[in-house]
Amino acid sequence: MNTSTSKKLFARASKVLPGGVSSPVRAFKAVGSSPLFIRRGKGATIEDVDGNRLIDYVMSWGPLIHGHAPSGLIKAVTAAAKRGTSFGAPSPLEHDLGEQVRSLMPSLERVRFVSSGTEAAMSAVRVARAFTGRDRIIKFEGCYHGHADAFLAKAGSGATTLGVPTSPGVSRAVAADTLLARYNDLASVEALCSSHKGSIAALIVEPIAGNMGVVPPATGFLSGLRDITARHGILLVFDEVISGFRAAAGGAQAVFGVTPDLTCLGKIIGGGLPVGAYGGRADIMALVAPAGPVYQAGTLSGNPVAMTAGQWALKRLTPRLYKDLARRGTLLAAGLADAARDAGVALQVNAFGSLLTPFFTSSPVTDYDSALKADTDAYATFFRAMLERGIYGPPSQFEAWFLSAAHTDRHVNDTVKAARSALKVVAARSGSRRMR
Ligand code: KE4
Repeated sequence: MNTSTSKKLFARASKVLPGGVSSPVRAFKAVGSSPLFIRRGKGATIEDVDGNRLIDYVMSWGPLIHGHAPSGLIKAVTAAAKRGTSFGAPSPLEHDLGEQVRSLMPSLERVRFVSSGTEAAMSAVRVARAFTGRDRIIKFEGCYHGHADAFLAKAGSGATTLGVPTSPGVSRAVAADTLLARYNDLASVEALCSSHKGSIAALIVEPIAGNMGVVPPATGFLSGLRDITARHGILLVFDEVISGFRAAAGGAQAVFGVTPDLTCLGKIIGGGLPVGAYGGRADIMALVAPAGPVYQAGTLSGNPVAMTAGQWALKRLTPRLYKDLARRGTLLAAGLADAARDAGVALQVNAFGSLLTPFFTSSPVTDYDSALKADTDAYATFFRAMLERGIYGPPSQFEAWFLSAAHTDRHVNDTVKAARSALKVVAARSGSRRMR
């Protein structure tokens, strides 16, 4: 596969952008090759600057549930842009989208738009601290809530991928207020609540973890978190930046029937443009400026073009869409598992609807420790072999593969066919490693 132009562009980019990219996981550091520079995307495929066309399972890390550049979306955002790209003033689009979000997720009695998932999560925690008058938060090892200081302790996603799950540059004082629990382990949460009685403001969780790779909640885990936090006067914050509108139109909170006090949203809510949001109980959100004293602001919050994209995306979240996504997600997961078994490669495929992660390990992956047992070299070999075969997966073992409405059975079958051959490469590599 010719990637000479990408290589040239990466060399040039590295002279002006730290690591040559605008977000670390894109640098392909964990998969031993240099990143592809993308020229265009349409439907389920992307084309790089060397003309290679690939079936895409990164899908911009989740926002593109309707696929790349759906014509209706392009038409809508073009028309919106012609009316002005930003006003820095209220427009009807914001409360229209806010009402759409509330109709899909009734727990968001009030919602504030921001421009990223990071802004959503950091703002939700600030409001929770103001509402409770407490300072500490609980997060889970391997979960990722964006790059605000409070969350960069044993964080997943790119932080784990690059081996910096606890980032330098976070002050000791901030780090001391972030307590770490184990995903799917209620006892670890109970223990923290008991030893820090009265000082924990919020527990923030990915209700379906996507940033250590996909790890669904164990039965009773989310309802258990709801009980424990209610008993201790701790606010329950669902970070649904990935699972929101992905697991179902109402997000994980609808699937599992657990109502959080606050929810963070991102990705799909912006239809591929920069939108994040946080919201929840009216009595809590009443603290957000200018209604209340908790300050949070943003130049491009509620941007009219981004709001238009979000409206377009949320209007098309039909039951049929989720049925198709779940069916194809299951088809892909089963195909990868079968291919691995036939190739004699240890693989655990965790899946939830249109989210999945193939973990190169023989033991089940139910939390961060078990995810870290995966063979990241094997994943890197698989990733490169799949790229050679026209499949663009996430360049990290600790990320989710995303399907979209544009992925057809044909795409999935072609992906499984490519995996059958790529997994033989992995088997041969591990075979040669065993002989050393
Ligand atoms: P952003 O600031 O990247 O919009 O959102 C942060 C965030 C918050 N919460 C969850 C559950 C998330 O998954 C994310 C961001 N996800 C990563 C991919 N796992 C974004 C990709 C990247 O960092 O380049």
